[in-house]
Amino acid sequence: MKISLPTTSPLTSKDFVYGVATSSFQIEGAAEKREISIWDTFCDTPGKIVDASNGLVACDHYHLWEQDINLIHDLGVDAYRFSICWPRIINNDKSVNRDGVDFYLKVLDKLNELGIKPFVTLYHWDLPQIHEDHGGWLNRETAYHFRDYVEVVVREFGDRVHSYATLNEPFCSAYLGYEVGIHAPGKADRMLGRKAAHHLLLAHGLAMQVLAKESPLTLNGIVLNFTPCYPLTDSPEDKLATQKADDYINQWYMKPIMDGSYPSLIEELPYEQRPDILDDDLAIINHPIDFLGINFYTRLKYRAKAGHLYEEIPPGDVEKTDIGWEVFPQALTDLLVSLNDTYDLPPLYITENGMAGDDHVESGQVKDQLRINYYQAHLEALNQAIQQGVKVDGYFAWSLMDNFEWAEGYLKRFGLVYVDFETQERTLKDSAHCYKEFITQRV
Ligand code: IFM
Repeated sequence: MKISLPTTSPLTSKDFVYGVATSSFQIEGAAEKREISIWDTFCDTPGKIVDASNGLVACDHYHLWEQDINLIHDLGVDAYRFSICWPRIINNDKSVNRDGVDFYLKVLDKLNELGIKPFVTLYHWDLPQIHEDHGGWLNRETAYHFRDYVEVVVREFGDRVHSYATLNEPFCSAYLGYEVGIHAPGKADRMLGRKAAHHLLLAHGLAMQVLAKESPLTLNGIVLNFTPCYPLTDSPEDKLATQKADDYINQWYMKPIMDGSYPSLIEELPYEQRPDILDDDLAIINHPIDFLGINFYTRLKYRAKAGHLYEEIPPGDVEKTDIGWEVFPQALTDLLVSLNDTYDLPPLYITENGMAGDDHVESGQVKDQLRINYYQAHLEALNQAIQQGVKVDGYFAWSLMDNFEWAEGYLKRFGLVYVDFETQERTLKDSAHCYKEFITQRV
């Protein structure tokens, strides 16, 4: 099966931006050429990463960048979304790491030479460990350090960049990193998640101020992940619990950025769990954005539970990807339509969408039909949302290539391109060929 959509769909137009996405820690390696990040420390902590691996080499993209960009070019995409590694740019003594800056300059120049739009994420989770040593995202100062780092990036990279996203998925940094502890820095305390989230959002707002002033011609915004919430039953109790779950995991990040306020759920939280919000914070966070990046993978179901805001129900006997996430493309349509109904949205980009598969190379080929089906179904779901009036300007497949999948290590493969982590050989999966064919047939 191929990827195809009716030629009447805006998704088959050359004006719609297609890309592939990666992030620094997941692919770069060359850890000896940068400062330590919280993910290095987390990987060194026994029991945190399923296969006990780390990001020291990863896909060795730091050395293989030119070959990888040629591969991206070969896929026929319009854009490449990647992140800049903060500890590769700023040394612990606050000086600028010229070697790190030069690496990204080479990448940016090559992308521009090939006509591929660089979509740069400024923070995809690799916080310099030195900041974590002073409290990390629990320390308000970290937001100001982030602003300083963004000033350096903008000064160094100038008009080579097409788009800047301040943060990738602050939900994951705050909730997974400080509230449940399955991501770096591994703190598991309900008292901490909302506090970390507030400082991340503040960092976003401060960075937007820098971008609006110093880089007004780039498309500046943020990337949020959404996991749409559905009630287990139609009971009013389950519906209310589901709305609370949505506020807690999704709208907590969206609403302050779009409306300048937290969901009313904040009033229900014990005081110790609420963030310290200073006078101007929400106005800073509410800075206008040029675009919103949406990362979508799956949905979740919820029901009411006495003494709790909600209870999450694990997916039952439904179609799931190799990482255990339900395949439910309708949720992408529902999400986009509901965001469009709720907020005054800027242009949207789907900045991540894809699936983990149990992929193997056999006679030089990776037959990942399930991934092709996944992309087909999600592009159809996206098309549905666009037909219903949602403005979406682009779509990025996650990921360009198999890489370090955080707490899962190298065991979960999300790539269009298969990576042999022993030899660093890259093999285009069938899905890569289909994505390329679909993109290059646009008119
Ligand atoms: O690999 C991650 C990525 O870094 C952030 N979004 C979700 C992906 C799959 O888990």
